[in-house]
Amino acid sequence: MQFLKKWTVKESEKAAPQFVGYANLPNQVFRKAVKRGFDFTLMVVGQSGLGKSTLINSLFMSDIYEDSTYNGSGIRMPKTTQIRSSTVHVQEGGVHLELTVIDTPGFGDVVDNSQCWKPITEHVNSLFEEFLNAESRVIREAMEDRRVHVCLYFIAPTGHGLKQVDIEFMKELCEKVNVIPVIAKADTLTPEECSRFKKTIMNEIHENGIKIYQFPDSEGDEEEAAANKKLRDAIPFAVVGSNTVVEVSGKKVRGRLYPWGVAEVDNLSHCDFTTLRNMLVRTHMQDLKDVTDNVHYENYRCQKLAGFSGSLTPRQNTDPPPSRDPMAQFDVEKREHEMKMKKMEQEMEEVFEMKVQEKLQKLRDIEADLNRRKEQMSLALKQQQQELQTKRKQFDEDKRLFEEEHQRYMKELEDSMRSKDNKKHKKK
Ligand SMILES: Nc1nc2c(ncn2[C@@H]2O[C@H](COP(=O)(O)OP(=O)(O)OP(=O)(O)O)[C@@H](O)[C@H]2O)c(=O)[nH]1
Ligand SMILES: [Mg+2]
Repeated sequence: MQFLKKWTVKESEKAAPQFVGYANLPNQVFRKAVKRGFDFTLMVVGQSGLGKSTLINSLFMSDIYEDSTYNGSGIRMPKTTQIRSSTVHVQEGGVHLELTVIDTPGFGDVVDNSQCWKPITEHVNSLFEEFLNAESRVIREAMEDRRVHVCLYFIAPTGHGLKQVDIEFMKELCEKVNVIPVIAKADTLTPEECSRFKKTIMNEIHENGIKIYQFPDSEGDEEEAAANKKLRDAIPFAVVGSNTVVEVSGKKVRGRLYPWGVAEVDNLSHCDFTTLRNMLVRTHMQDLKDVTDNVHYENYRCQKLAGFSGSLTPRQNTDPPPSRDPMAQFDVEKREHEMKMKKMEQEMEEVFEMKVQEKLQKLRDIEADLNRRKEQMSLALKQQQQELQTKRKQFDEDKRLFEEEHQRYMKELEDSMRSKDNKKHKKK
């Protein structure tokens, strides 16, 4: 009865719970991400002279402007006249960060500011377009992510509220990027004025339906939720920019020196500069990138692929990330490919048509040249003919005169001969 023998396994032979190894997955992801490095793009926007260039220089410690003459000794930053993108490679603890800062010229200098956001939104779109093209290539190389992940919008420290141009500008921008409003030159406001100004600004932002960057809810993590609430309360961040090092009670700090004291850039009781930098670099960089990818870029992609027909509804910050169904993805890529082929065909036809037109024009030129030369030659021929005719006439006239002369001479000769003969006869 060997069949019925119960299959028993000795306790010592029992397989110990095996270590498969997928617990190591986060480490693998981490190592891969660290190896690949990170891209982050920050843009500053706002009216002229609010300290945008100064702040981005202060934010990342290193001098972003390689060719700048600014040496941190309080020399005035040159006025920014065009959109300027600077990339610096930052490394900290073996983590590589490709940081791109986009400085934009300040607006508000001209009388008509009705379309002043256009160059900025066009620039943001062009970076999305670049990424979309790289993503839709058949062979995708390692793609650089140059999309704008955050935009610091500078508000003038008037103490009154937002200007109409600020409202319109932010309305346009928040559809495309994560907008974080900041109060510029906060050293010009007292703490009370500053907190009152913050409240006024936030009220106006809500009233006007401006969708600035929302800090995540972080459900389940109380510590993170508390930190995010603190950030939410601090927005718009009141900032002070300066790279001038001044001495405060024997300590060297970055700040703005006034006859009555120093406004310290890194002092949390003076301004929100450190809060802003920590938020950007330490705590929310990935979330800013995720929202850019899942919301703003997806909206751009949908609009682009739908041919701006409006058939696809824009995504909201709270929507789940888009499902990447392979068949749908394939259809999208196929459609893009067809569109590209059509465009190429059209371009080739245009080039062909242009070349044909060029050839025709060349032939027409040659024909005109030939006609001109033919006319010139026939004119010369006519002149020659006329000259010959005149010469011929002259010759005929000369010939006639000569013949007449000759006949007369012959006649005279004959007459003289005859008279001589007659004389001879007579003599005989
Ligand atoms: N009081 C005060 N002045 C500042 C601050 N930041 C910059 N400034 C000064 O403001 C002036 C303009 O600074 P910029 O950084 O050139 O301003 P911007 O916004 O880049 O100006 P545009 O390039 O014209 O748009 C300079 O004289 C700075 O020294 C600040 O936080 N507080
Ligand atoms: Mg500037």
